[in-house]
Amino acid sequence: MENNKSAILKGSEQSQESIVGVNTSELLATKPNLGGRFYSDALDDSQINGIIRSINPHLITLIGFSEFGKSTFVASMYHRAMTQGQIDGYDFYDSDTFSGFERRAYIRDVGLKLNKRFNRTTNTEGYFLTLHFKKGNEKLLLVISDRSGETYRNEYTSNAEAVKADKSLIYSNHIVFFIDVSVLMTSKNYLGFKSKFNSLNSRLYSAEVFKNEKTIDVIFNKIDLLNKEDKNACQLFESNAKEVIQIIEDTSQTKINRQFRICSNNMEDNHDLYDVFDYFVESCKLVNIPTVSEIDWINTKVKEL
Ligand SMILES: Nc1nc2c(ncn2[C@@H]2O[C@H](COP(=O)(O)OP(=O)(O)O)[C@@H](O)[C@H]2O)c(=O)[nH]1
Ligand SMILES: [Mg+2]
Repeated sequence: MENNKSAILKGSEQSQESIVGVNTSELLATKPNLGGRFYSDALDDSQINGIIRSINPHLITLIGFSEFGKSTFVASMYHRAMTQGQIDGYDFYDSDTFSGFERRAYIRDVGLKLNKRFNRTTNTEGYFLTLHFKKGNEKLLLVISDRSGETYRNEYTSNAEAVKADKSLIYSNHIVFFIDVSVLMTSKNYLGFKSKFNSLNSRLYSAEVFKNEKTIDVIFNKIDLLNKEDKNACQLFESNAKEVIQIIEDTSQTKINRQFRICSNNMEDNHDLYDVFDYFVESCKLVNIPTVSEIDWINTKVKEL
């Protein structure tokens, strides 16, 4: 663990502290009542400012309606990092948001049987999660934004102002659309989805989310639900998937960079899923060699809120 890191993490705006690099018993003795949240829970806009700027962070924003599997995906990536110790040949050595990951992993494991509404990602809690990787002297910082699906479905489909206020979304240079395969398999599900998805895209457009150049990927999640024997469902899926890509490309005027078809809730020999994790880590390397202004991007872009 880095010695300098805990110092940098101290004193963010809401006096949140990360346990990173700090002895827990020491922390409990000196700061017994930290502001009502778990240590190292997912971070909100102001708290993400407290994260180190010695490494240029790469932010990937997951966009998708609720229940599409974003948090499950994030929990699985964390699981992979914890169990393998590395992703894409990079050692996973730290996170500022262990609790945020653990909570998602827990919710994934309990299968949402109880208190469904209350257990899921809510739109009042933090949503930035961090993963630190290194290989030799090379360090990568991946920040994943996993907002509640309700934010995208309710607020962002109807309210361009809300989208505009989301600075991290606007300035994020990498967004990943999450689509639930099961909404593409039947005409009835697809119609409902398509209208919401169109509104979401036009709100994103109005809020100028696509104005800055971005890498845009699409993840078709829950591919396990598509029965390969069911030719009708497969056909519908293929043509609707194509249309979804078209909607995004037309609205954003950006060619989709990568498309993935994955199942997020099965960790065994799931190489399609591991490929996405590798790609996420890999994409951190595309972040330019840090310059002074770039290092400060979270600060300048999120802080204005
Ligand atoms: N069959 C299947 N279910 C999934 C998959 N990924 C997530 N789920 C389930 O979808 C539901 C919603 O997942 P969640 O991660 O909370 O979605 P979020 O609202 O987008 O964060 C949960 O019951 C998950 O277990 C998948 O790849 N296949
Ligand atoms: Mg969620």
